[in-house]
Amino acid sequence: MTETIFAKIVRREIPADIVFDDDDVLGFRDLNPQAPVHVLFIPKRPIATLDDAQAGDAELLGKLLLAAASYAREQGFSKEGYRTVINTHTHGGQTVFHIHVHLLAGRQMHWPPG
Ligand code: IU
Repeated sequence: MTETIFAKIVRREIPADIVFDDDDVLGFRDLNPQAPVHVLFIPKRPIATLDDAQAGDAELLGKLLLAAASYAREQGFSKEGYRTVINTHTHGGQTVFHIHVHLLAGRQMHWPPG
């Protein structure tokens, strides 16, 4: 896959406001937040899109979701709730081709999404 800016964030080659960091997953604040809290969780080993994920990626994808949930719980977002989103390809609205989970919190979300 073609490398994205997120790989440079993983290697600390460009700055980001990092809020979560473990062996497999990095979480950092979105530069263009769509909610009072908007954090992106990415696997350090890149997968371009959810459409590219394979059975062998199951553990990593699980860790990605659990990292977002753990951060949300630790930050106290669980009571009011929050939204997690993975955009895929054009109709999904994906713009950065390094899979990421958006965690949005701090306001009422609506359905259907735009
Ligand atoms: P998307 O699901 O691929 O559309 O989300 C990409 C997100 O990455 C989007 O919300 C951007 O604001 C965000 N982002 C960022 O936080 N920092 C960057 O350097 C770039 C994109 I490029």
